[in-house]
Amino acid sequence: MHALRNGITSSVRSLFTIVYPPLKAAAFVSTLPPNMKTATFAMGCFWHPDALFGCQKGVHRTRVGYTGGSLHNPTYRNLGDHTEAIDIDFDPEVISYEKLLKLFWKNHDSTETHKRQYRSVIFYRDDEQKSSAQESKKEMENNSSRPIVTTIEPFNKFYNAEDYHQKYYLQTHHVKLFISLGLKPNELVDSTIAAKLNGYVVGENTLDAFNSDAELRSLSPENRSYVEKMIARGKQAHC
Ligand code: MHO
Repeated sequence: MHALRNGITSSVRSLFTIVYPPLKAAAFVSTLPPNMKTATFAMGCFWHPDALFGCQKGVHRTRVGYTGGSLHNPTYRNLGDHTEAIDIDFDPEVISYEKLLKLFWKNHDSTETHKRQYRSVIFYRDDEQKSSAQESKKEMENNSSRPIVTTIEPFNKFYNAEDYHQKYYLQTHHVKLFISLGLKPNELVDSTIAAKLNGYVVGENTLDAFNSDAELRSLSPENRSYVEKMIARGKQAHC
């Protein structure tokens, strides 16, 4: 009887699988291509930069986390001396570090002093990034009537934030779209498509950019028209 029930259950399950094949999560998780570089910025609450950078052409993937401090294994509730930050894997042949810096300066107030959790920092990963950062800061200082509080510090160790902070808007406010990707929460840090969608759904890039985004070719027509509607609403990211 038991065996019979198991047999029936498994054939029902396989029937279900045939009718509704689950989306292959693996298709939406990408490994890091060679020649990628990583940029790390802190600019207030990390949800917004995750969306902003995630949908830029040439950005391969992003993750939010904690850096700049000394506490081992920080968490959101026990941040210690760390700062909320964004790690961006990008292809320098498609998007330059200088362009990322421009977005950094343009998208937060670099003259406002905050508690350590929300500091404004450029964490450089090599000498080239250091001098580009210094140059861009000088330019900001020349054009600002108030002092720039942003610091430029060497990158040390990045601790990924909890899964629920990754691609926050996508997984919290656009649940149906998120579920349709078939991604597990812990795959959000590696998924290019999730990084892109998390930015587009809160209007961080244009309809043109969305329509010409080669990484999103696999999107279903239904998801495509949903995202188009979200882009039309304009910027929606709140922290
Ligand atoms: N206002 C938000 C900020 C979150 S951010 C990741 C909250 O209190 O949850 O710091």
